[in-house]
This record gives sequence, C-alpha cells and structure tokens, in this order.
Amino acid sequence: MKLYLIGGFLGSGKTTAILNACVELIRHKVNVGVITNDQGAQLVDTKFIKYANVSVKEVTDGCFCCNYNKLDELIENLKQKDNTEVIFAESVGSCTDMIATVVKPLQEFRTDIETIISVFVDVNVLPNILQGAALFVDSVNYIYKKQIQEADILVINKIDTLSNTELEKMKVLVASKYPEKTVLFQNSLDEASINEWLTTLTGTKVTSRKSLDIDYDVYGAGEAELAWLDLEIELFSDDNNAFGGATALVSAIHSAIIDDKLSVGHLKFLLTMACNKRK
Ligand SMILES: Nc1nc2c(ncn2[C@@H]2O[C@H](COP(=O)(O)OP(=O)(O)OP(=O)(O)O)[C@@H](O)[C@H]2O)c(=O)[nH]1
Ligand SMILES: [Mg+2]
Repeated sequence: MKLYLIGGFLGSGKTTAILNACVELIRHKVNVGVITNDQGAQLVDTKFIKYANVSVKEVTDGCFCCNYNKLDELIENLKQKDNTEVIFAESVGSCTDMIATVVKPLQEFRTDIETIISVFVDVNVLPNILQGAALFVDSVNYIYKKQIQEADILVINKIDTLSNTELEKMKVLVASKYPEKTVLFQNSLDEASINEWLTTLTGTKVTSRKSLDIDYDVYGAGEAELAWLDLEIELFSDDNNAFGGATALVSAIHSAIIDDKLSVGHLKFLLTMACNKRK
C-alpha cells in the first residue's frame, strides 16, 4: 500500500491537490482514502473530502507527529475495511519532523507500506520565507523551512497566479536554494498538473531518509504563534436568509483581518444549510 504524506504550510493547497488527485485515481478505479489532521476538533477539510464521496478519517487535536498510534490505527482501518491501495494523509500546516515521528516508525513496523512525502508551498509565500521578509515571525519561518527540508517531492503550488516571467524567476530561485530536491511547479486546479504529480509520486522511491535536526523550543514557539479559532456557529433567520447572514459574517471577518493588517495562515469557512430546523 502507498501512503502519500502531504505536508506544507497552512493554506498552501494540500487539500485541493488531494481532492483532485483522488478524483483522478477513482476514475482509474484505484481505491483511495484520505486521513486529515488538525490541532482542533472540527475539521473543515474532512467535510470537503466527504462531500466529494471519498473515504476519509481524521486525527484531531494534535499533529500526526504527536499521534502516531491513532494514525497507524486509521491506516489499518482503511486498509482492512475499504481495501485501500493509496492513502493521502494531510498533516496540519504547522507540523514538521514527520520523518522521525511518522515515517521511520512506519518503515520499522509497517513493511507493507511505502511512504512518500510531498511538501506543498504557496508560490506567493515562498519568496518571503527564503528572503527573510517579515511575513511571519522567525519561529514560524523556522517551521516553514523545516517542512521543506523533509520533502521527497517539493510542490511549488499555485503557479497559475504568476506571470511566465515571474515563474521563470521562481524556478531559478528554487533551483539555487534546493538543487538536490525533486521539485514540481504545480497548479492544483489543473488536471494535467495533478496527473504529473501522481506520476511523480508513483515513480518516486526513497530508501533512506535523515531525520531532521529540530530545535523543539523554536518549533514550540512557532506553533504557539499560530493561534487559531475553531468554531461552529448556527445562524437562524426569520426571513429564510441565514445564508445571506452567514456570507455577511464571513465578509466582516475578512475585512477586519485586512484592516488590522494581520498575516493569515489559513482562513476557511464551510457553510451548510439545514432548512426549517427551527422557527
Ligand atoms: N490559484 C490557485 N489556488 C489554489 C491552488 N491550490 C489551492 N488553491 C486555493 O488555495 C486555498 C487553500 O487551499 P487548501 O487546499 O485548503 O490548502 P491547505 O494547504 O489544505 O490548507 P490548510 O489545510 O488550511 O492548511 C483555497 O482557496 C484553494 O482553492 C492552485 O494551484 N492555484
Ligand atoms: Mg487542508
């Protein structure tokens, strides 16, 4: 069985790529499953994937790196129940150190599983990180760079947002910083790009990896910087317009963040409707 571990910073496009890759694999009759992960208990990503009719399980309330046993149990569950051949496991965007805490134990105890690590970065964020611009504080930049270090495949994502000239510049920058890495320049909204990633995943074999040298004080400080709000809100409307109220609330939150010039790791909303639930 293949386990595709998908790491990378918040909002870099992991779930989008996973969903589109699942659609492709399902079309080719491959049994796929997804394991999502977050620090909170209400995983929007799980719901996105469920709505696409893909088998999904979740590790909540902490990173994969702190929940190895739960991850192992879910892998086994997907394997036994659904005869899954390929699992995508998306780690929370603030997680790193997966080689030591997940991949090496799997290699030792689960010889039936072949693991490949893809790490996603947003092409618009990466230059800031590499050039030390003040998008995030140092401890968060530290996590970002450590994530990249662990990649078997480094996916520079959202290239559709760049001009050709900008993309060429980016390729030069990435080649100079990561000459030893397998790098994909990807548009995860594009089928051909997703297929190229899948082909690269299939063709990648990694026999040995070196665990990261991690300063856990800095890692902990970075995670603490990434404060999050994880909330479920129910809106009721007398005039059948709860959806309008919900979108107004989303816009108000977005505007407040822009006005306060806050850096956003990720900001995601899932709106669902339940008609006539309460008068
Ligand atoms: N233009 C463009 N947008 C993308 C691409 N990939 C993802 N996105 C968008 O980026 C945003 C974040 O995508 P997600 O797939 O949720 O990212 P993620 O890494 O799973 O985010 P978290 O789980 O919150 O860390 C969404 O609005 C996506 O539609 C891409 O290749 N191009
Ligand atoms: Mg996600």
